[in-house]
Amino acid sequence: MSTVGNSSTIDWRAIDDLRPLAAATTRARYSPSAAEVDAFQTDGVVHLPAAFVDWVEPLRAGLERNLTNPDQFAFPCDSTTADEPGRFFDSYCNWQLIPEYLTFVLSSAAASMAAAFMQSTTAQLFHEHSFSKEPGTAKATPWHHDLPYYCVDGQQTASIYVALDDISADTAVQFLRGSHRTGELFKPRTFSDGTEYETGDESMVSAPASTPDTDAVFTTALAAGDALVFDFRTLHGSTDQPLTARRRAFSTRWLGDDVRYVDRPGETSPPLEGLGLKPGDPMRDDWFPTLWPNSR
Ligand SMILES: O=C(O)CCC(=O)C(=O)O
Repeated sequence: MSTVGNSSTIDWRAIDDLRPLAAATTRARYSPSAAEVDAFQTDGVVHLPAAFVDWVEPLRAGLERNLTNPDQFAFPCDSTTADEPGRFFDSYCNWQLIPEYLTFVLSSAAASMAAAFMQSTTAQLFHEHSFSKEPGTAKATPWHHDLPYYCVDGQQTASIYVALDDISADTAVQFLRGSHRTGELFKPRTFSDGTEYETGDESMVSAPASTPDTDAVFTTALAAGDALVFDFRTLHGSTDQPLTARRRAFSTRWLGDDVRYVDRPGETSPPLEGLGLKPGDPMRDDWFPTLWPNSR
């Protein structure tokens, strides 16, 4: 999401038309159990231990490129100020620019996994988002859900969040089970200080200021390579418990059959411009490739 320091130093679109690349490559298949799909549909989040263990090293290497040269990539954000401990960095829309990310989206089981959990015949890649909190960081991820940040709407959505470090339960991202089903839209907030966006949409309400005090909060420790799959509408955030170790993660965002472009009146994140779409249009396949099924 958009934060202090967000800038579009590099064009997020490095490849003109992604369709030939999608057609020339093949992705692994993932077959979840019926209980896992049911958990995702009911709770809006499911934990898949060790789902991407083989991808931890490549994705860490990709994220390191982003961290060490933020201005060479799209939308780099630092959400910690100079007087705050640690560093909370995020960046997104770099999957065409970072070879390890490109290989992940084109060959891993993520596209198939997304389609299976969304109960969709197709999975279209919206973008990726990487996160890194350094040891000492004591900054919460503000509670939010992702849909109102985005210029899309629909019921069939999934983020696949791959932990790139072992993360303790008290510092991991937490989710409010069932919050994807309430029909509410929460105002997007900055990660730097939680300020709400000017959305121009009076129907949106404020997200919880901190972790809701209810048994419906889903929290789990993560091992590097574990995945959390969650709906764009599921509320999530973290505590400000100081980190004693690095906490890196790599999320890919997926669109299912029913997702369409919407014209949000306020700022969106990513701030995608010049899409040439009108409300109700499918997202364009040349810029947001359909990666599942493998060939169409
Ligand atoms: O890792 C975090 O704390 C934030 C993750 C997040 O907000 C997301 O993947 O949408």
